[in-house]
Parts: sequence; structure tokens; C-alpha cells
Amino acid sequence: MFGSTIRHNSYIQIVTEFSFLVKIIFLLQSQVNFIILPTNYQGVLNNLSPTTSSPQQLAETARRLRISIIEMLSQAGSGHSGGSLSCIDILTCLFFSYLDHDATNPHHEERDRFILSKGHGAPALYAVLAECGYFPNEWLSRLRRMGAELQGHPDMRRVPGVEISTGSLGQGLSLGVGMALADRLDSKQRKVVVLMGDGEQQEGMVWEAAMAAAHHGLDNLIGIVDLNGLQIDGQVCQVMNIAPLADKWAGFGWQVKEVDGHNLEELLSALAWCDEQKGKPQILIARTVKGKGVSFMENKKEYHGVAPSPQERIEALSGLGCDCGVKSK
Ligand SMILES: Cc1ncc(C[n+]2csc(CCOP(=O)(O)OP(=O)(O)O)c2C)c(N)n1
Ligand SMILES: [Mg+2]
Repeated sequence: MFGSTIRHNSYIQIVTEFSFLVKIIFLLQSQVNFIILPTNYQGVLNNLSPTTSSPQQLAETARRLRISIIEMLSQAGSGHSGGSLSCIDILTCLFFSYLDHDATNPHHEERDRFILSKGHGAPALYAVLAECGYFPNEWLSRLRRMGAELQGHPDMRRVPGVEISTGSLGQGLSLGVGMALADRLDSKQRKVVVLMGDGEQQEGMVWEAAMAAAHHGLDNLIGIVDLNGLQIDGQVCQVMNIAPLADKWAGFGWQVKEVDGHNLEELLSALAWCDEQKGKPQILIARTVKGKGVSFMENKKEYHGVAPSPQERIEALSGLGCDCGVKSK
């Protein structure tokens, strides 16, 4: 009996030590990724300067944000490249020229709200929020790490500037309708902007929300569709066609405008057009290119949910006019 107690205690000790060892290996593994990835990432991000709102300055901001997206994803070793790059020009216009928001006071009562309904485009949102100063740039280098603030999809509980946790496609517009209705009840002048994917348009919940917004005449609500033509499995028109999309939104009672989602001037004037509309919600159908700005990713479904390899990172950065990190390889 005594012997079996000793044996039992040794088993417990072995199991405890083994699980401790596993924990150490696990911790080391997450750090190794950090150590061996060749990068002077932090230096690049620190060079980002404050932006203002002329189309030329916005274009330069968007270029640097693309660099930030590439760095973030390659350091994480996973994540959604294509859909982050297709929407970054739209986000740049919104956050640096259109939305009323204050990074020093993320819960400001009078702020406009942005919902990234296509939550897998989180790297684009994180790049923008860091540039605005919502959180330190160092957070970007911990994208998708276990326990880190910035996960693969935005978490409103952990990330300042994220209004709503998203990732399950189709839900953002309903949340936007709720916010826009609440603002009206509170007599607030705030705008709510919801960015959706084109594949996301296949979700039935989008159209229930679209109907409700028009029924309630929510002219404080703007929807934007990132019309890049691709979803996870291939072309949207082949998986389940959404055309004619403009007619569908018009049929649901929305004011519709089609724009080039990479033309900053066009985007800015489309947003100004939204402000003039009365009595109806507005939708901007923004034609974009998935992977825009990184030549080998453009229009490739293969880069929907794949990060650049170390070699691809260098190629992508050089295409974006940045040799940052190349020497450190
Ligand atoms: C409800 C739901 N179903 C499936 C997914 C998995 N998923 C993640 S991204 C994606 C494709 C989305 O395509 P699209 O809306 O066109 O986004 P983008 O091209 O901008 O990346 C899918 C199916 C999900 N996130 N949520
Ligand atoms: Mg798409």
C-alpha cells in the first residue's frame, strides 16, 4: 500500500513535470516565430507619420498601411491578405477623412461608428487604428499570437476603436441598423458605416437588415460593399451570383452609388454624396481588386486566407516601394 502511494506520487510528479515541459515548449515555439522572422518591422512602423486628408496624402497613407498589413501578416505567418488589401483604400478614406472619431477617447459620445462586417479583413482595420493612435504599434507584431490583443478577427472587448466583434459574416449590417436606430431615438447626428464583402452578400441576414433599414428610413446608415469579385472558394459569380447588385440594393429601397474602390477622390466624393441623401440609407458598391497593391496577390483566390512567405514578403514590400527588412533577411 505504501509502495503504491509512492508510485502514485511519482506518476503525479512525472505528469506535472511533463505538462510543465509542454508549456515551456509551447511558449518557446511562439517566441521562435518572433525571433527568426527576418524583419525590422518596428522600425518601419515608427516611420509612419501623421496624415491629413488630400487624396495624394491619403494615397501615401494607404501605401504605408499596405506595408503594415504585409508586415503584420508575414510576422503572424497566417491571416487574410487579399481582402485586407482590397479594402484598405476605403478604410483610409473613412478614418483619415470622413468619420468623426477620436483615438484618445474611443468611446466619445458623439463619434461616428465603423463596423467591419467582413471581420476577416481585421489586419486592415488594425493597421488603420494603430496609425490613428488607438493602440501602440507593438501590438501589430503580435497579431494572432495566443493571448495577444489583436486576434484574427476583431474583438471589441480588447481593442480600442473596434466597435463590434465580427467574423461571422452577414451580421454587421444588422448591428449597424440597431446602432442607427438607437442614434435616431437619442437624437444623435452620428453616422454608422458598415463594410461588407461581396461574398458576404450571399448571407440572408444582410437582406433582412437591408429591408429594415429602408423601412425605417435610416439615412444615417451607410453600407459599403468591397466588390472584389472573389470569395474563399473562387469567383463570387460562380459560387452564387449576386448580380445585379446595384439593382438589388435599389430594389430594397437604398440610395445606390457605384465607385472605384481604389480611387480616393471618387471615394471621398461618394462619401460626401452620402451626406446629402435624405430619408434613405445609402450603399456604395466599391469595385476593388482582391490583393490590390501586391502584384502576385492581385485577383488570386489563393491569397484569400494566406500570409506572404518570407520571400514573398520581400517581393511585396519592394513592390510597395519599401526595401525595409530586405537587408535583414
Ligand atoms: C457565416 C460565415 N460563414 C463562413 C465564413 C468563412 N469565411 C471567411 S471569409 C469568407 C469569404 C468571404 O468572401 P468576401 O465576403 O467576398 O470577402 P473578401 O473577398 O473581401 O475577403 C468565408 C466564407 C465566415 N467567416 N462566416
Ligand atoms: Mg470578395
